[in-house]
Amino acid sequence: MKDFRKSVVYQVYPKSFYDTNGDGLGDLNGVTEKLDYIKELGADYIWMTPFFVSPQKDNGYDVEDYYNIDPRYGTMEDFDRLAAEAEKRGIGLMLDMVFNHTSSRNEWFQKALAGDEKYKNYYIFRKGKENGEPPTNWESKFGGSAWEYVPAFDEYYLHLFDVSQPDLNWDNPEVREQVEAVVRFWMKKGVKGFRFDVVNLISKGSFEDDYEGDGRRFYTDGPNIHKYLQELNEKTFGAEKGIVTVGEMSSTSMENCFRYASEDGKELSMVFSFHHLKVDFAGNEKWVLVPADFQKLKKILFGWQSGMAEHHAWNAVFWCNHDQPRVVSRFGDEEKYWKQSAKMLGTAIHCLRGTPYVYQGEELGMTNTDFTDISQYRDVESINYYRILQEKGLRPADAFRIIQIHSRDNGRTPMQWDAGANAGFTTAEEPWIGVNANHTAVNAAAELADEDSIFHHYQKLIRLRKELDVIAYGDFAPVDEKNGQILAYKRSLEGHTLLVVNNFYGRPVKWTCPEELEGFSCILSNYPDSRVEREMELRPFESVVLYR
Ligand code: TEU
Ligand code: CA
Repeated sequence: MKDFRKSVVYQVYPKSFYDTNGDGLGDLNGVTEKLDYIKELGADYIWMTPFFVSPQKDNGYDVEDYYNIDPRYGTMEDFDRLAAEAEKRGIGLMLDMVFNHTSSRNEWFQKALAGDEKYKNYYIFRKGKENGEPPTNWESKFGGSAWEYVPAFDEYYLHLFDVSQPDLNWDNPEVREQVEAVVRFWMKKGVKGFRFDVVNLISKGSFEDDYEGDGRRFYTDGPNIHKYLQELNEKTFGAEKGIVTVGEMSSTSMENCFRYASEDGKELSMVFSFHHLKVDFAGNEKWVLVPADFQKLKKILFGWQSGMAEHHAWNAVFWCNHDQPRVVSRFGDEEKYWKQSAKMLGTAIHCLRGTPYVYQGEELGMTNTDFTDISQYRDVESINYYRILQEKGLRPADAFRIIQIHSRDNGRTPMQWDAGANAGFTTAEEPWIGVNANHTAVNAAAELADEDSIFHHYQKLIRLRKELDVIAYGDFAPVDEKNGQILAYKRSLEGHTLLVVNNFYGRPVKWTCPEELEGFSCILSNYPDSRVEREMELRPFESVVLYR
């Protein structure tokens, strides 16, 4: 059985990973075909984003049928083969469970809309206000009101995401039983883990107007959240040893995460939190252009490292996923120091205390999109906000610039396998979303052939976690916390020490290491000739891992 603290998870967004039947969409067989690539990298688990039957309004996060594979992605036989082939290679599959909401095409919601009271109670229907307004002023995360009016009932239903994603009513015990049945179904199929989508939003609190924000404080980490997670755990994955779970925690608090991800194992193995990825937002406002605040990034990352450890809870550590811009474009320098900065960012995250997640293409240093027109975007959120920003008075060019920087499609362009047509992703003329023109230089084939590539750097980082217990289990302590250019920290375990020093900027910096460096050797760097010295001169984005 694997220890998730010594493991690394590779995230696959199947639609953009590899297309085997030439329809322009990645598929399950594509993941099977590329298992050896993932094995070569060294990952222990693959988190697959949803491939269940879905109208794809939100790329599968709108589930119509939890028990079947969307034909666009393949068949149940394809899935069984993928699971078996992964297992042969010692890789476990983690499935993405979307239980805060369903698709409006889901049978339950269709029955609800037909007036069946039993199914209406699976969702959250409410009367509007006397003045004809929706029940509360909450905003959907994808823009606009979080309530949709249904004339036949003279009622509204809640959708924290798209109108086609009605929220489930977890206060109804029958809903919880339905959800548990889905988890057990996939466990029986040999699945080794689960990622639970926005799972800290499932327990709604009181339905009040929010005069300070968009409503999130009334439904985030809600009143029964721990009870519901404990119940889910007991009735499903908790009953079987060795199933790894991660909860996606939207706008959560650390105090709640102590419990979600406690080592007592009553809720989940670990959590994704996002505060460190809002350092280029204005508060919670994503649709603005704000330079990344490095001090804030460090403070948040380090605060979570220390806080979670103190409370015996476990982090998932990551920069990228299918909702985030590419990290080398975001916190690195994709032009001048592409390779150095991509490697530095990999090192900074992988040596932390927590389970690292690598998002497809991150290990190649894939960058944000090169899109120049709104028609190239596919994501419902990006398309909505391009309109909303203009409604707020922004000029089209300014609205577009914001979309370019923050769009989730930055992470969703096809995986760059080689320098050929469509990056080797598909034989179709047009993939479902545009391939980045830089695939001629940034691609897997080139990087597999180059010992000094970003791919091989990630491979080394993954190997190091397995070789050195101090990375998986060591204590964490910040080093020279206030430094304005360097992110440094120390890990220690039973006489073993790891010192990780990263220059986060494209300019050199002189640095005196506050630690005595006797006995240390440099075990990883992104320059060929890094040395162990107390008086260091770190080059642009230089990153060193010292070990004693
Ligand atoms: O994302 C949850 C979520 O709230 C964000 O990551 C969201 O995309 C962002 O805050 C918007 O600015 C999860 C999934 O990862 C995402 O792909 C889904 O769209 C969303 O839930 C709904 O299921
Ligand atoms: Ca396909």
